[in-house]
Amino acid sequence: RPPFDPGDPLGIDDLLGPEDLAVRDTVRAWSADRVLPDIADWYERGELPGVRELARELGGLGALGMHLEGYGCAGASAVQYGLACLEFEAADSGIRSLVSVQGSLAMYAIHRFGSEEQKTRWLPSMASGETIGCFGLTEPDHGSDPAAMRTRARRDGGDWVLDGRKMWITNGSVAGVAVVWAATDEGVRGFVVPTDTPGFSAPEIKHKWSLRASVTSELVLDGVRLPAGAELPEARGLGGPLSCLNQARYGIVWGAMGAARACFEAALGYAREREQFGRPIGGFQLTQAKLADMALELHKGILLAHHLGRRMDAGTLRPEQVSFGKLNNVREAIEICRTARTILGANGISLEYPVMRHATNLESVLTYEGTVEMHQLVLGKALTGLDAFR
Ligand code: TGC
Ligand code: FAD
Repeated sequence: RPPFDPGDPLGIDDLLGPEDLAVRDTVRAWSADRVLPDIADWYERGELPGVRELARELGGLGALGMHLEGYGCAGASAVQYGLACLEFEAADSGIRSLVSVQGSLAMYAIHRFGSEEQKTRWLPSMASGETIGCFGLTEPDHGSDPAAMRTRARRDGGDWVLDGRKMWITNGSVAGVAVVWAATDEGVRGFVVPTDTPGFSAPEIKHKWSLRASVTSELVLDGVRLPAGAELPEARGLGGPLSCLNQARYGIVWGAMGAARACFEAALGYAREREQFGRPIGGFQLTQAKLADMALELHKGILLAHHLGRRMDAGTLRPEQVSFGKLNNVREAIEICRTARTILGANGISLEYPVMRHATNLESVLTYEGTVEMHQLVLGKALTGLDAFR
């Protein structure tokens, strides 16, 4: 029997092949080199400096649109994409957000619903990180209920004209292209909007106390005139954007466990070193109970992510199963981070350690891509057959 490994107590790594391990190790090494030395400083300043250079490096790693085929994308498996998300978020949720929004939302929308012309125009430069993308669904007055969106696209001759506002849009101010969802007389439609189109602007949202090392913006659309070819031809109705959300939520199932792992490791290391009452605090039964419970939820969550990843690779993953994973893993991750915070005592609130940063990041992750309540209601509907939304 192999020895007990505190970093992998269930032996989950045995599920991984050499290519999976190579993806994981590459992303872990890149994050250690490019993010971890500076992240506390970026976080304190509330900035993601050099985001364009970071995007190009992420493109060089093959991490952007990683699980998509063709058009310069890496064509990796869903499990490999998930492993990458875990490692990015172990560094910071903001980096995983940059990758998720680019690959799972903006690129996926064009890849799945776009015309051949849209795909060849945008996907290669998005895969390389030359062009950053964003995805505008949420509005100031419509978050959980996007069906009620007010942003409108109307036909004018052969063109479309877009008017409205989107809110809380990751990558908005640094994006070269925005995928914008709007109501039309024929239902919800998606549009590929070059951000230099007259009438489009993306002021950055400041004063966030979560995801501070991530660009979050409002999108303002004032008479944005687009050619007919800007519409995503294959997206019909709200199912279009919601299909993209399945992809990004899947990445979060893995990513949240990265933030949790970073906090668990910080707490374990601290508990072994920190002495009170003449002995390491990790020797006290109450601390051990916390660490044991954190390890249970961390590795159960990683196992769940693997299970969903295999279903995604097999083409059998259902949206309700993604809700199951997002609901469970983000909720458990935030609990792990909060417990880690208690083990670090006063040091737990310092940016010298990663736990408070991860815990506050996860407050956003808990809300975006569907709040806890949305995923409870999706599961509730699937379990009972009764729709609580309407
Ligand atoms: P409902 O009537 O249930 O469905 C409307 C149409 O959509 C289809 N559908 C889905 N299709 C694919 N995947 C899913 N998960 C789907 N859920 C529903 C459905 O079959 C139907 O199709 P059709 O052909 O019959 O028209 O829709 P509803 O209006 O009752 O809403 C359901 C609800 C509340 C679950 C949905 O609106 C929802 O998920 N709300 C949460 C919104 C949300 O998550 N927004 C996220 C914005 S993006 C973001 O946060 C990025 S964060 C940055 C980062 O990731 O890092
Ligand atoms: P609301 O929908 O107003 O919800 C408020 C509260 O009411 C929540 O607790 C909710 O669960 C609860 N609630 C609502 N309806 C019900 C109900 N029927 N039953 C019970 N409870 C209910 N969006 C994008 O489109 N693109 C992005 O790139 C993006 N990036 C983001 C980045 C950050 C940092 C953040 C914080 C958000 C981002 N979002 C993005 C927006 C995010 O998806 C929304 O915040 C989220 O969908 C919730 O919408 P809301 O904030 O309007 O909350």
